[in-house]
Amino acid sequence: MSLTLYYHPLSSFCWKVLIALYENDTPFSPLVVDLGNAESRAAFLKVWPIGKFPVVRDAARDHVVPETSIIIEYLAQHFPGKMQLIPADAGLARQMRMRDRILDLYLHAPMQKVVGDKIRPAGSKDPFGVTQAQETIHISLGMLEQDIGLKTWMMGEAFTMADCAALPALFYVNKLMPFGETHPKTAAYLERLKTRPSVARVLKEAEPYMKMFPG
Ligand SMILES: N[C@@H](CCC(=O)N[C@@H](CS)C(=O)NCC(=O)O)C(=O)O
Repeated sequence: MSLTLYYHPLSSFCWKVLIALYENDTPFSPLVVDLGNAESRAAFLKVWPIGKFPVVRDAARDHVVPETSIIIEYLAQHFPGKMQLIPADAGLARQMRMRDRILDLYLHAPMQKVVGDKIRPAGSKDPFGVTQAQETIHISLGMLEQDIGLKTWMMGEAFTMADCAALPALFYVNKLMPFGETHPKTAAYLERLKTRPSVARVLKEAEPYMKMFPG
C-alpha cells in the first residue's frame, strides 16, 4: 500500500481528507499522530515541519503531501475513483475551490480559534480574537445559508471536495454555536451530510475521542 495518512481521529481537518478517502474506498495506512507525545510529535515534524495534520505520504511516488485541499487534489489525480470530487469542468472546479476556501478559511479556521481559546491557560486567553472569530463564523453561516438554498450538496447534485470541507467545519461550529434555529437550510444540509456513509464512518470512528473535545 503506497499511501500513509498521518492524522488524528478527532482532528476536524483530518475528517475532510478521510471523507474523500472513504468516498472512493482509497486504500491507505492510517498513522495516528499524538502531538502530546514527544516521540510521536518529533517523528511527525520530520515528515512535515509545520506540524499540522493531515499529511499524506505516497511511498510509490516519494511525495509528501500536506494541506487538505492539496491532498484531495492529489488523490483525484493519482488515485481516481468512482466519485469525482474535483469537477472536470474548469469553471465548475474554480467555483468549487472558492467554496472550499471559504469553508476552510472563514468557517473552519475561526471555529478552531474559538475551540483553541478554551484550552489556553488562564491569563493567555484572547477574548478579542474569539469575538472576531465568532463574527466571521456568523458572516460565513449567513453566506452558506444563501448559497446552499435548495441544493443537495455545495455544487448541486454532485458531491465534491467542498462537501468534504463543509462537514467538519459545520459539525464543530454547530457544537459551539448551534445554528438549527437561525440557519435551517444549513442545518438540514449538515444532517444530509451526516447520512452519507463516508461521513457516518468518520463520525463513528471519532466517537471514542469526542470526550477530549473542549466543548
Ligand atoms: N490548512 C491546513 C489546516 C490543518 C490543521 O489546522 N490541522 C490541525 C488539526 S485539525 C492541526 O494540525 N493542529 C495542530 C497544531 O496546530 O498544533 C489544512 O487544510 O490541512
